[in-house]
Amino acid sequence: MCLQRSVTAKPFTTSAAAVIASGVVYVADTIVAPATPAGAGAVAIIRLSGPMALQIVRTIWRPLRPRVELRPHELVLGVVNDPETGANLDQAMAVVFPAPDSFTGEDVTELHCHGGRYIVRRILSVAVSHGARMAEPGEFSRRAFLNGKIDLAEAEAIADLVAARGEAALAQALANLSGDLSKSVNDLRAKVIAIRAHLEAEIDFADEDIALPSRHQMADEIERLIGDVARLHDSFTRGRLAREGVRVAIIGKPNVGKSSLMNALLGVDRAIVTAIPGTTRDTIEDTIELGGYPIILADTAGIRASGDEIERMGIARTWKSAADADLILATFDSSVPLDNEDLAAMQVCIGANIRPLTVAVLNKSDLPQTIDAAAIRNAGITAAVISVSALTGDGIGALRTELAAAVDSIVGEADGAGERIAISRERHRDDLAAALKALKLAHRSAISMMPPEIVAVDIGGAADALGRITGEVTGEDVLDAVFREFCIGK
Ligand SMILES: Nc1nc2c(ncn2[C@@H]2O[C@H](COP(=O)(O)OP(=O)(O)OP(=O)(O)O)[C@@H](O)[C@H]2O)c(=O)[nH]1
Ligand SMILES: [Mg+2]
Repeated sequence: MCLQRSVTAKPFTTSAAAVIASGVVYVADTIVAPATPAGAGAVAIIRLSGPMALQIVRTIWRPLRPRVELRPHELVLGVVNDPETGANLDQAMAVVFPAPDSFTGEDVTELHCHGGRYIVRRILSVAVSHGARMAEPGEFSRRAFLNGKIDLAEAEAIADLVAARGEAALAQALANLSGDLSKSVNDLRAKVIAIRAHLEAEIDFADEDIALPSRHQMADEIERLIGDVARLHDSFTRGRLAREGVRVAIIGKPNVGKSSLMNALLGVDRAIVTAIPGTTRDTIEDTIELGGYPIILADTAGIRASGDEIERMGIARTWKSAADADLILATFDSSVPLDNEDLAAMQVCIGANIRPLTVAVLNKSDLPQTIDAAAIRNAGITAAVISVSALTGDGIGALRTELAAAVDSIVGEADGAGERIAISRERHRDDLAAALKALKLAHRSAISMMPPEIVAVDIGGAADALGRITGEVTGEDVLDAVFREFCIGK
């Protein structure tokens, strides 16, 4: 949960210094924010960063036992006090992280107080009245980036780690935070820059007899780079699935048991179930975890031609859910013969190539059976067929296994090379696409023996695009866009 700003920022008056880092100037005043979410809890952490971080804590907090000194990285129990009124506000632990060995690279202090909204608000307001300013969203991470503690991809990995909804997203974010993605991008960029150095040598020493790679060798190297950059670019789908989840739409004609199936998969009574066809009017979504991926299940309105206006609007949403889905559970009532309504619902799966990946579910296996897997195949669905009873729970385990296998196959499709590293952000994908485009142009120029100046322009474009991912090449606008997404206190 993102924290809301609860204390009005006060103009900063003391010892603000202009710091120039990574080509970006920032005013190194002292910022403060809760590092824990709003709401009641056992403990809340208030973090300060900047030149006055230590001084402010020394003013508003004193150790419980006299003459105990605050030593770096050691928590000390004490009392937070409002020096203006003399009132004690809370018992709290204080800890200091002197620059540069802190998250932001500046002096950082933390107060670990009791987790009450009012306590936190009071301590923040006392810190602000002693010279701190309420931090903007992502400002701590932005300072960590500007002071060279983390690169841009690692800063984004922190946000991904906090937002992770399953094992796959967690593993990916941790790997990226440990620098795996940055290393891989930096290695690619170093190779691109080496090619540019050769081109510059060719330009500068055109008349001299020095050994440089031939144009064909250069084109071969660019081709290898194109392959590597393309693989990283294509890992976006896997990264997206881990971060956002795999969308699964439960589709079928009315009354086949879609809502019952949704409830059985979730293990809770989430969707309304009745014997009246047309019960579900709106798409209902909920999430389970399978194979380390969040699975966003969507129960939909049964597809049929008749129905009132509300039902027709619901069915329009069903088509949208199907179009947005990564996977479709085509659901049938196996106790009655297939009919035109089933076939119409199946158009979602087989018609117009909306989604190729489908699992056919034959529900109501507890009743006398009228249709089987062969009937489904004859109707044109080639997907795996699973027999279940949403009522008794029979076959739900097998359906989960089949779903996990289908998720594996979607992820595997997105990850042909078995890469471990994955990008999860559109920003990375777009920069990699720009690098790819520039490398392809450079390749074409290299094999058509264009002058080195021409090849160098495209190679430079590829190096810049790769540099934008880690923030090696960046501007304030990119930083604003990246850190705007963060919560206050991150
Ligand atoms: N015997 C039996 N009945 C089931 C099973 N699953 C669902 N039903 C019954 O079938 C009826 C319809 O179930 P729903 O889950 O509401 O079906 P639906 O596909 O969501 O229907 P709509 O929302 O109208 O499209 C209810 O009476 C359920 O109790 C099953 O596995 N076995
Ligand atoms: Mg329903």
